[in-house]
This record gives sequence, C-alpha cells and structure tokens, in this order.
Amino acid sequence: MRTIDPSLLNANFGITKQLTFDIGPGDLPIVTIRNHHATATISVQGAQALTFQPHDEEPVLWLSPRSRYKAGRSIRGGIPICWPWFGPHPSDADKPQHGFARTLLWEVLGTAVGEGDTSQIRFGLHDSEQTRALWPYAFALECAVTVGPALEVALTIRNTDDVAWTWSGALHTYLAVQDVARIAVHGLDGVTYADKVDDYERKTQHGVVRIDGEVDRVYLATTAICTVDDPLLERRIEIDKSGSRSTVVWNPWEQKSREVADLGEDAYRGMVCVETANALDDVQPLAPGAEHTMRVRLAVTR
Ligand code: TA6
Repeated sequence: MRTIDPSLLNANFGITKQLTFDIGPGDLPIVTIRNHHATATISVQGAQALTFQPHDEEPVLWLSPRSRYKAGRSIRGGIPICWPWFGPHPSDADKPQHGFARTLLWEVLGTAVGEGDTSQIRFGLHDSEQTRALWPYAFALECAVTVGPALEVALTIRNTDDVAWTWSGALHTYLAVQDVARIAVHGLDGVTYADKVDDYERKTQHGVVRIDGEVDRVYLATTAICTVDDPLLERRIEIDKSGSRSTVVWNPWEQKSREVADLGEDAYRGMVCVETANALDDVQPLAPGAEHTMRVRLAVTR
C-alpha cells in the first residue's frame, strides 16, 4: 500500500482554515472540511465520505463506532463506493464483495472553494496491476465530494479500454437515524424490488418502507428522490440522485448486527442505508471512451 505524506497534501491541496489533511486512525489519510455550512471528513482510501454534519444539526451520516481503520479494509459507515460490482461478484465468490474501489487508496486530484462557500475535493482511481488481477479492464474513476448545506458525492466512471464492459455499483450511503424502527422511507411506493432476505424474490412496495426486521432490498428501475422521515429527530433526510436506476435499502437488524464485528449489538438501531445504485437488472454497459456519472445529494429538510 502506498503511504501518503499529509504535509505534502496540505501544501498542494490544503485550503487554509477550510480543508486539511491528517493521518487518522490506522494511519489512514483523512480530509477534514470545515466551512460556513458544515463539517465533514473523508477518507482518501476509498474516496469515502465518513461524516457530514451541517452546523446546528445532528450527524447526517452514520459511522460505526466499531469501524476498523486499516489499509485495504473497508470502513463501516459514511458512503463507501461499491464498484465495479455491487454485492458478491457475479461468478467468482472469492472476489471481494462490492468490488475494490472502496478498499484502495485514491489519488487526490484537486480541491476548490465553490459558489456560496462550498468546498470540494476530487479523487481519482484508475486501473493497475492490482485491479486488473480482479477485473481485467482499463478504467478511470473520478469522485467529487462537495460540502455545503448539502453533501454531494458524484462518481464519474470512464471506460479507457478499447473494449466495452459492464459495471454495477453503489454509493452505499449509511444514514444516521434516532431509531430505525420509527422511521419511514418515502419515494418507493409501487416500485418492484428484489428481496435479498427472501432469495431475491421479486415483490412490489406498497406505501412507505418501514423497518421492523432485517431489510435488504434492491429497488429496480427507479430514479425517484427518497426521503427518510425521522420523527424522533424531527427531520427528514432527502436523498436526491441521478445516473442511478436502483435504490438499495438495507438494515441488518439485531442478529446480523451482532454477528458482524464492525457493526456490533445495537448498531442497527441508529442507521439505515438508502443507496444510490445500479445493480441486478440495472447493470450498466459502457462503450470504449464513454463515461457515466452517478450522483447523490443529501440534504436535511423539515
Ligand atoms: O447494500 C446492502 C448490502 O449489499 C447487504 O447485502 C450487506 O450485507 C451490505 O451491503 C454490507 O456489505 P459489506 O460487504 O460492507 O459488509
């Protein structure tokens, strides 16, 4: 694993009093953004937003207190990038779940202050010997994370190969809620989903999604905005997306939470994943030279 010198990153990309690089737990480089609107932290490994908290708000992203910070391991919480496949590899169970983008160190491409005092950082990842051993294609990814009154993550996928390939993936967004059993996820009424806890059985959503047990669903062919209504925190989180035809809703509930070391006993209560995805039927083809952007914008409303 490459090592990164935060003083070099600060010299090249730091923004005084707004964007700084540090070495965080597990020696992983972490970017902290503090601006007029919010504070946020982002891991350079995985280009993974970890925290986002508008001033005078509770945290919007959920980050497991039991996360393992380790080179080459995914961090539990925030917005891991699942790519170039979502879930288990379609034909080889030995390959890592959710692809490799979330566990590799990305390159910092640039930082900027945008309109209305927003702060942006851009990361890049392209194919290497390591990625070609898992997936034999040339690609270039760019991930732009913008921190303002809302948090925006935009993943641009480019096919730099001379053959077409397909990909699936997700911005695997962990949202913080007061009590998952009391929330409602709006925006998926009437949508067909594959129910992963019922052998991928196809079902139709009726009304809002409520969670009172393990939920692991890929909602298909939907581009709708979703909102998580959290009556105990008296807020809604709006999940506005583009370049995505699937929405995944996941909560591990009690037993799975207990079984997964970096979740822990009661973790499931405080989180819900509502993921901007292209998965299962919504796998995306990409021609040589073509690009595709999958984007999510998270905002608190009342
Ligand atoms: O997005 C839901 C899901 O695919 C679930 O099936 C679930 O196990 C999860 O992601 C977390 O996966 P991970 O590999 O991060 O443990």
